[in-house]
Amino acid sequence: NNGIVRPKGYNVSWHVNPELEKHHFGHSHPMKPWRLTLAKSLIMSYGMHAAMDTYFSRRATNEEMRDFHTEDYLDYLRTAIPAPPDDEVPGRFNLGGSDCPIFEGLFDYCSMYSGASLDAARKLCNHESDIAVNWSGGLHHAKKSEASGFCYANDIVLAILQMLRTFPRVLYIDIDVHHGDGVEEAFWSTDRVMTLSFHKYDGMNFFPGTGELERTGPETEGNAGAHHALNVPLMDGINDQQYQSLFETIVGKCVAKFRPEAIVLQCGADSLAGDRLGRFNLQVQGHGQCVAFCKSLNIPLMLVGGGGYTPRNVARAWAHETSIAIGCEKTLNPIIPEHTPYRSHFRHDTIFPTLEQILGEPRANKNTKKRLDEIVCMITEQLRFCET
Ligand code: TV7
Ligand code: CA
Ligand code: ZN
Repeated sequence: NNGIVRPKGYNVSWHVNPELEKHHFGHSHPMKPWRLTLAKSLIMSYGMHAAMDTYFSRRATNEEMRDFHTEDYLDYLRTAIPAPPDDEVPGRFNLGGSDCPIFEGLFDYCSMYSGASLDAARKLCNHESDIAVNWSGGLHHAKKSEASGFCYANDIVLAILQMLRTFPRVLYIDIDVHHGDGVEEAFWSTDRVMTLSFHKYDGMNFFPGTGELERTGPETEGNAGAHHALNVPLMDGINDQQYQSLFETIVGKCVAKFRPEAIVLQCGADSLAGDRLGRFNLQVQGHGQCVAFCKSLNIPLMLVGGGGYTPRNVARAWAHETSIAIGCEKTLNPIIPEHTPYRSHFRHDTIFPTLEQILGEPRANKNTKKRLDEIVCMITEQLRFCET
């Protein structure tokens, strides 16, 4: 298996459910659960599964989903009848439009990805895993009774609620190109969860239109959640170097101040260059460096997926990040193994497709050093007010 060995005394668990990958949002919808099959194919052809505990996750029960979602919303999700999307008439609970269509097996799909995140959370809680991975999770826009932006159930919120039973404080970090609004909103009024999202922000011109630098929590006097919601609004075209420096500086300061007992990292891969919906210029290397930095903090870590709309690049990033979790990233052959199922998908312009090289028309970088320094300054200032 390519010389990949299980790290001694270090446990990584990988939570999968092949049933989940078969769901379809509809013909032209950008969210393709099938990208998980592609990622799994890369992970397994490198032999990485030999270095992790692989679990076929169970579905979340209704009761578990009720921890965050309302009964009437869950009832509707369970019984809604599949229909072609209708963007003109936004349906109940924001379901049935083209972003959140009602497709065949919708509730199964939701309970499967939620169950996988709950399994991962429990592995961290009972200290059976140092890192727990669920690439099918990370659906950060879902609200307690509303679907939003391709997300129906919020597996991250469910997982964090589970983790709060064991860990006094949880840090949530979100590197999806979109703002992690659902998670931010769910923990807006508590000081036990700090949320930190890096995203493209351009007012109402980029979904979901929230996540400005200045909104850091409730402003009502005495509310515990004050200063515990941090946002890093960015412009098009940010590169690895700028992103890494921002990420390590800001996450470093958050950890020093907040002292989390566990970290959840949402690894949305739509922040990569060449993404169909995203606008950033990150490479697999720079995106993965965020995972490496979080791992280096030696705090129980959960990795979830999220967005990512150019499937071959999503698969590359999540396979690379799996290798970082188990610590074999330096020994991997850069060339994707010959026997990889679906290998042809990785062969766009070269005969020897590599794990890290992605294609994408570079976007003009609109992030100035001055602005990025200003962001770090502002966040440093905000953290001074954050009492723990
Ligand atoms: C976590 N952007 C989710 C990100 C959710 C983004 C949006 C689309 C889109 C939907 C399609 C489609 C699309 C090419 C892109 C205001 C609207 C404009 C629907 C067409 N092509 C995550 C959600 C975002 C659906 N939504 O963070 C079917 O783009 O901007 C909007 C809202 C109304 C609805 N219309 C878009 O990554 C998982 N949607 C093609 C077919
Ligand atoms: Ca984000
Ligand atoms: Zn996204």
